[in-house]
Amino acid sequence: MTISPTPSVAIAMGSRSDLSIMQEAAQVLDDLEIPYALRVLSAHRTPTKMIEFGQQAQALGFRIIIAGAGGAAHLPGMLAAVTTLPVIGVPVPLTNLQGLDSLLSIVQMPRGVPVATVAIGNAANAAHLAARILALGDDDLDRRIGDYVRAMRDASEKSDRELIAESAPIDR
Ligand code: RP5
Repeated sequence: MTISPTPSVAIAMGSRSDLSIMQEAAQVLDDLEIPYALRVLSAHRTPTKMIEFGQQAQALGFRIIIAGAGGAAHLPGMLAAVTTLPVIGVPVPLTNLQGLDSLLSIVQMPRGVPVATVAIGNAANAAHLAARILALGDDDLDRRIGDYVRAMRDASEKSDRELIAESAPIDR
């Protein structure tokens, strides 16, 4: 029998409509073999449930919370208010203000209640940051992150070589 590992990361979002953005965090965690749980917890529609989750997250075994929300994006900050776990906020872009509202709602936290906020829509970076925090106590994960960084560097160098070759002057 395979026992699934306890998720280290909670990926919370204010609405199912945030999933297309937050899925990018899940993809990175999958690639790095980090177990996670996906949750919809609304600061406005299910506030009591959201607070209960934040209060219990550490006892449930989570070590980091990634929280994404759009518009009046109170989810990351409210979770940070009720847990001492690191919270990483993802400003989800909505149509009207293109995510600037979400960014400002998430990033402008008061002293002592931090939310590490990534760029608008960049849920992938929330997962990369979560992975680097977890890797402080996990040498295998640190190696997997190193592999990812080397693959990224190699891909960039390959692009450079290809572009140099494509733009080389033709001898006549
Ligand atoms: C926020 O309201 C959610 O995080 C979402 O980004 C936004 C819109 O939610 P829906 O009306 O699409 O459910 O709380």
